[in-house]
Order: sequence, then C-alpha cells, then structure tokens
Amino acid sequence: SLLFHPPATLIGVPTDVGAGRLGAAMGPDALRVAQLGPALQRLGMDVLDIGNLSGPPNPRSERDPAAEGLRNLPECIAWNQLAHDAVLAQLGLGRIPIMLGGDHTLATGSISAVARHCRAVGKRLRVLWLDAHSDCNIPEISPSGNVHGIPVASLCGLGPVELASMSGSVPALEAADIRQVGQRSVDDGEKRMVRQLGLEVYDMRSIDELGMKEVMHRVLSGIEGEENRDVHLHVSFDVDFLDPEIAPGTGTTVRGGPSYREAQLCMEMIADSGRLSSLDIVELNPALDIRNQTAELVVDLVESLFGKSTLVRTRDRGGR
Ligand code: B3U
Ligand code: MN
Ligand code: MN
Repeated sequence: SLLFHPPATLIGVPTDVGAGRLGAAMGPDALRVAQLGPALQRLGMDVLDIGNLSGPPNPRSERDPAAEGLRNLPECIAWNQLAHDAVLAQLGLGRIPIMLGGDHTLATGSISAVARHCRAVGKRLRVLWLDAHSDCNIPEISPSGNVHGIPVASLCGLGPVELASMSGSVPALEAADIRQVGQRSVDDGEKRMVRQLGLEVYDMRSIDELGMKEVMHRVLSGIEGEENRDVHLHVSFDVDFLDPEIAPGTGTTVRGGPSYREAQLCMEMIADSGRLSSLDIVELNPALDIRNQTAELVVDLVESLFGKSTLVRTRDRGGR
C-alpha cells in the first residue's frame, strides 16, 4: 500500500437499544464472519480485535413503550458510555478505533471520545456522516422515539444531557466540524434542526448534480494531506448510506442511495486524504441480510477506505 496507517483496533458494540428493529446487535459478528480483520491485515495493517463490549440487555421485542419520548434511553446512555471509554482508550494508545455496531446511537459515545481526545492533544476534528438520514432529531420532535435518530443533535449539545455532555464539554463539537453525505430521508422537524445548526449537507440531490467526485472534493477540502497533519478525520458509516439494492442488510433502508461505484469513490477519496483516524461501522443488520452480502460489501468498502485500491498516487492520476 502507498499509504501508511497506524495500528487499528476493532471494538464490537452489540446493541439494538437505539433502533426500531432488532438485529443490529449481530453486526459485529457478521463483520467478523466476513473477515474484516484479516482483510485489513492483508493491506499490511496491524489489527487487533478486542471482541465485544458487554452492557445492559438488548430489548426482546420491537415494541418497547417509549419513555419520555425516547425508547431505551438509560440503556442507550450506558452503552454510549462503554463505547466512549473503549474508543478513548484506543486513541490513547495511538491506535485507530474501528467501532463495530450496533445501532447508530453509539456514535455519540465514539465521537464524544474522539472530541475529548482532539481537545486534549490539540487536533482539529472533522466528522464525515455517511447516512441516508441526518440523525438530527431531538426528543421533542422525533417521530419514532428511536435514539439512533438523534446522535448528531446530541453531539451538537441538544437533547438528553447525559448524551450531550459525554465528551466532558457541551457541545462535544461544532456543527461546522461535520459534513453529511448521502441523505434522502429527513423528517420535517429534523430539517429545521439541520438548518438551525447550519450543518453542511451533501444529500443525494447534491451527489446527482455534482457527482460523488466533486462532493468528496468539497467535503475533504482544507483537511487533506501533510499540510493538515493536525486534523483528526472521523468517519461515521451508517450502512443505510448505501443503496438497498446492494446493501439490504440494514434496518431502515431508503431507496436511491449511492451505487457500488459511487461508494467506492467516496471511500477511495477519504483514503487519499491520508487523515482517517477513527471509524464507526453501524446499522448492519444480519437478520435482514442475504447470505451476509451486506457485511461482505462493507468489508470491501472499508478495505478501500484504508487504501486497498491506491495503485496510483493522486497527483499522477490527472483530472482534479
Ligand atoms: N429520522 C427517523 C428515521 C431514522 C433515523 N435514523 C434511522 N432511521 N436509522 C428517526 O427515527 O428519527
Ligand atoms: Mn444513522
Ligand atoms: Mn441511517
């Protein structure tokens, strides 16, 4: 590989607590069955799998009554705290934490740890949110009461204080540190939140109009290469970002997502930035998958994210 990567650690966080459907808790094992660790090792990376964290029990039915508008909130807080502590520990060891979810509520914990780490070591944070959704609901407006619909708002300081304050400071980060890519299902109230916060969103229409290349060029502007060594790039990869035709194994599919080629280009351009420092892989639901094809696709894409397809240096490629 033409890219150098620090060692990485796989952290399984098997939760269903933030989702409306059961099954995402099996995500970490499906990624192991699809050989995520060995695939990254083949790229020359030092990869350690520390297994799954253990936390409060997952719900046994999909119809838990909503408490205070948000379902399973105490369990979600506990799991996020566990994810936060595990991610922070790996960052402290100089390793790239790769969190295997679990549902997307966990990004509050992982990104709070990343924000805390960046504050401590004086790095600039950039978060890429790859998702069909904006995950920017707050309890008062969430139509579902599912906590996986609120992590972006939590990170921006809104919603339950236990989640909003997890990084040790509120807000954990500035909305300006986030770039969202791939959105095509945003609730009405949530749209107002996105606008109020001033999130920079490259929805599917932007991808249609500009193309994935230009979108990723804009998303990565100002953070690429050696001159931006002080940037910590975190990618929060919700599997429902991908078109359901290629990725059926997730709980809230929305048609019209990025194709295989678009997703590959997205990952490759992130790899080329040289700044990827932490990663969430969330919302993979093996109970809804077909012969683990979505897990295998995710492994394929994550290999590209870590530089598998880097044959030619960007500056020799022409174009851009
Ligand atoms: N915005 C909806 C739907 C949703 C968000 N994230 C997922 N689904 N996975 C909600 O429930 O808040
Ligand atoms: Mn999400
Ligand atoms: Mn989503």
